[in-house]
Formats: sequence, C-alpha cells, structure tokens
Amino acid sequence: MQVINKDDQAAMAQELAKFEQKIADEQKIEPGDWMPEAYRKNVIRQMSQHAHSEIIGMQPEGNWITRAPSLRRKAILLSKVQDEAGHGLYLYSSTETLGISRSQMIEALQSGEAKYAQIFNYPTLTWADVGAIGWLVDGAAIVNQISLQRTSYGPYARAMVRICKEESFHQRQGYEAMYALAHGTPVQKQMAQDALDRVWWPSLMMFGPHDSESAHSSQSMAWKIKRVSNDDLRQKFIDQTVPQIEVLGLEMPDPEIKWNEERGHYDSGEINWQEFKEVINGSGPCNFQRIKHHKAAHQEGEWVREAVRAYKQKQIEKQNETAA
Ligand code: BYC
Repeated sequence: MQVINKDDQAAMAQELAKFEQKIADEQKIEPGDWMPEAYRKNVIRQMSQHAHSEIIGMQPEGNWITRAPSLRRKAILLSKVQDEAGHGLYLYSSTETLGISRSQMIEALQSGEAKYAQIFNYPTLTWADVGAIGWLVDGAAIVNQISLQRTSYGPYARAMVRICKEESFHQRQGYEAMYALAHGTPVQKQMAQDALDRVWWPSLMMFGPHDSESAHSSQSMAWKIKRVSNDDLRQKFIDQTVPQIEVLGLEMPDPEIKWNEERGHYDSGEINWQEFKEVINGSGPCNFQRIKHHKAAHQEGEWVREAVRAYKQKQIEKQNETAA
C-alpha cells in the first residue's frame, strides 16, 4: 500500500479545495488542471460513451444512404452521417485531453466494456425510420446536449456548442421528412406512424434510468458534469415533442400521454426497463451486428493509421536531421 506523507496530504487537500471552488464558481476544469481521479474517470466514461454513440449511430442511418427516395434526401442523409463522424472525432479528441488514447477507447468499445446509446441497437426497417431518427433521436440528443454545453469539463462543453448547432439541423430535417410522409399517401402516413411507434420508447430510454436508479447521477450533478437530471431531461423532451406529433397528425405512440394541468407537464406511460437493461447489456436486436461491423471497418482502416504513423516518423527523422 502506498503511504502518503502529511505534506502530500495537505497539498492534495489544498488542490481539492481549489477544484471544488472552481466548480462552485462555474469555472471550467481544463486539461492541465488538477482534478480528482474519480472526476477524470467519470468524465472519460461519459465522453467516450458519447463519442461511441456518434460513431455507432452512423450505422442505422448509413443503411439507407443507397436507398434514399430522392437525390435531395440522399445528399442530406450523406452529410448528416458525415456530421456524426465529425462529432465522434471531436469527442474522441476532447476525451484524449484526459490522458486516455483513442485506441484505448476503441478497444473498450469493441470489448463491450464501454457503452454507447442503446437506441442504435435497433434496426432501421423503413425509410420513415430515418426521418424518425432525425426528429426523435437527434431531438432527444439535443435536449441533453444543450445542458451539456454547461458541463464543468471545458473541452466537453466547447465540443457541445458546435455539435448542438449541427444536431439542431439534423432534428429539423428529420421532422421535415416525417412531415412529408405524414402528409403523403395513406401508406406513407402509416409508415410514419409505425416508425414513430417503434422509435418513441427507445428515444425516451436515451436519457438513462430514472434518477432514483441512476448510478452516476448524484456525483455527476455535484461535479456539474451533468447539469440536469435524467428524468427532468426526459420530461422536457416529452413536453416539446407531443405538440410536434399533433402537428404531424399522427396518433400518440403511448395511450397514457395526457396533459397534467397541475404539474404543467405531460404524463406518460412507464418505460419497459427490462428491455432497456437487456439492450445496454448486449442483448438488443443489433448489438452483435453493430460491433461486428465496427471491428471490420476498423480493421479495414488499419492501412490509413499505418500511413499516418509512417508519415509522422518521417517528419521526426527530418526534424532530427535538420537539428543535427
Ligand atoms: N444507452 O448512472 P446513469 C447522437 C448506462 S449520439 C446506453 O444514469 P449517466 C446521434 C450508463 O452509461 C449522442 N447506456 O449514467 C448519433 C451507465 O453505465 P456505465 C447520444 C446507457 O452517465 C447518430 C448506466 O447505464 N448522446 O445524437 O450518469 C445519429 C447507469 O446510468 C444509457 C449521448 O451519448 C443509454 N441510453 O447518464 C443520430 C449523451 N443510459 O457507463 C444521433 C452522453 C444510461 O456505468 N451521455 N446508460 O457502464 C450522457 O449524457 C449520459 O451518459 C446519460 C446517462 C444521460 C446517457
């Protein structure tokens, strides 16, 4: 066991007090700053989970790029999927500032040690699912990410600013695609309804377990890593989405959705938490497929990483030659 002497203990207590004061004063924690090990680990866990979600999230949508119903829809979908790749990259880079490498994060994803948003383990069965993902999945992501613009870790907060702008465009294009279907032929309207019915519940699960069941919430809220609780974010999403369903002219995906005058919020039915647990623990409909595809794509890209390493090595050698 490592023995910490009194001077070290006092220095650490001082650092901890400084860290806590910064959090209290709404100052950002920056990469070079002292931080408790548990804070560093928790931010890495959440940020890398977020990065993996962006990357795995490209798969269900990518499934429809070759089958988009028009050139316009195809161009929009292509750039949306590229945006998600960009989000993943900013987030991996920002997470690396906490002393973990990209390859360590990828390894954790592929071994199942690190999670990604459970929603991406569901299949995209029809074109309407692509609209529903933009509208509901990006919609849920924005509600959460707006609050994360104020997260206490500086690089995460700054990455969120740009990501939110892009997600906001994603949400609108998804809604517009759903609107076209909901106002199209009866078959198209039915397709939109079916997508809404299937994507609704997994979208609500994106906010995580109830606050009372959430393992990380209380510490993450105390350290201002999370600024709004899982249940409050979920309620915000429900409240803003129900009127949008009405405008589409679709049926509610949950018969228990009802305005509660007293609470000033919509009431809704209970989520199937058993399903949530199964999907986050690897038994969703597409978990196996998603990771298998990621491993294959990663392996295929090895030559690019090799080329980057070789180029870097050459640059170092050149610099050394000039210095000698
Ligand atoms: N899915 O203590 P809790 C996008 C895990 S992509 C899977 O409440 P926390 C897009 C949680 O990790 C952007 N796992 O956790 C891309 C923890 O397990 P571990 C998506 C979940 O962290 C392409 C355990 O359950 N957004 O927008 O305090 C196309 C206990 O939970 C989930 C993000 O990734 C879940 N839904 O709060 C379209 C947001 N929920 O880690 C769109 C970033 C919980 O101990 N993440 N778990 O093994 C967060 O904001 C927070 O991590 C959560 C959970 C609110 C999700």
